Amino acid sequence: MARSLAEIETLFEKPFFDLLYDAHSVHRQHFDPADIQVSSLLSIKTGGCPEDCGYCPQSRRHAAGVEDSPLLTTAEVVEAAKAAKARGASRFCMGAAWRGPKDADVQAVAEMVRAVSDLGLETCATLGLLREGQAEKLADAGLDYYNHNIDTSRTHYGQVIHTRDFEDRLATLSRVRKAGLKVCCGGIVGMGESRGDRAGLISELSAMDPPPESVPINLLVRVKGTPLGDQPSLEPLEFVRTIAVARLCLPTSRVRLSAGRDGMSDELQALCFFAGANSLFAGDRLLTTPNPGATADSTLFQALGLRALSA
Ligand code: SAM
Ligand code: DTB
Ligand code: SF4
Repeated sequence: MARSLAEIETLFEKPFFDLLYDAHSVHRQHFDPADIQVSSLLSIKTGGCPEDCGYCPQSRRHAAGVEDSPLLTTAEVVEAAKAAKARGASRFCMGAAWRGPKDADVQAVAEMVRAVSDLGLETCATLGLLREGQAEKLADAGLDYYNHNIDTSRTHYGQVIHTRDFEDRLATLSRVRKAGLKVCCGGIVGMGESRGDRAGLISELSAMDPPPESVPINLLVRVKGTPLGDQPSLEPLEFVRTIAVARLCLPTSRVRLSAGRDGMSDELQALCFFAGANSLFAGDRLLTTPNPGATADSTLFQALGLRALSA
């Protein structure tokens, strides 16, 4: 049963240990807490994006120093996917800095999806807004998940992005569902939003019917040259609370500890896993920014007794 926004705000106010205890208990009802779903990300088309998302180093409106590069070839993508599989990833996510793909782009990505799927990996793509018919083409190629984030609450959204609105995002998400794809949808925290906005983000996600199978909770990576580059950092325990509330409101979804891990201690990540995170991005790079590499993650997994799910 979906919770009201007021109920979700009340969860955020709980004493820290009560919240964590409740979230961890719900986590254990639905998942083995040792199992972590591991995804690997590849930027298949980098930079030069016409959109103005305030957090993003790939917008051509910001001076973040990202070098533009055109769409990779299928052979390049397959090489990266093989390496990701060898490092233990079960899902391979291909990201493109587009407002949305042209039909020819969809055809090219469909070919990549077929090739990555043939390696025995789950596939995910994040290509921006989709037009009618495009999600079906990706589904026909064997795409498992489509990532499209709502990013923040409806109220805070307009402070961050001006070139596409919240409703555009929901329209793409409904096209993705209609095509039979699984949905990966989450947001970013630490963008100057209030606690009420964090509750609003989770409320929107948990009101989706069905809720997204995969829910990335990104901590803003503050990139110099973007409008949010100098944003004050979010208090770490508030980040843990956000994960815990997401777990309580989305009990059967995989909650991903996504961008922002590079700046986190092992202890903070451990608290996030305890609070209900059970998915992450592996590899030393996200799309354009650093991520903890294989050595750091295998040390962390060993210390916490975690294991990567196989594909
Ligand atoms: N261009 C497509 C789009 O926007 O849908 C796909 C790629 S876009 C980079 C995917 C997601 O990455 C964004 O929706 C946002 O949630 C996340 N993201 C981008 N820059 C980020 C940053 N600096 N920190 C945290 N998350 C970020
Ligand atoms: C998501 O929610 N986070 C990932 C993935 N989906 C595409 C992207 C994070 C990007 C962080 C900034 C960068 O590396 O450019
Ligand atoms: Fe473009 Fe996506 Fe970055 Fe927005 S988040 S500027 S749409 S690449």
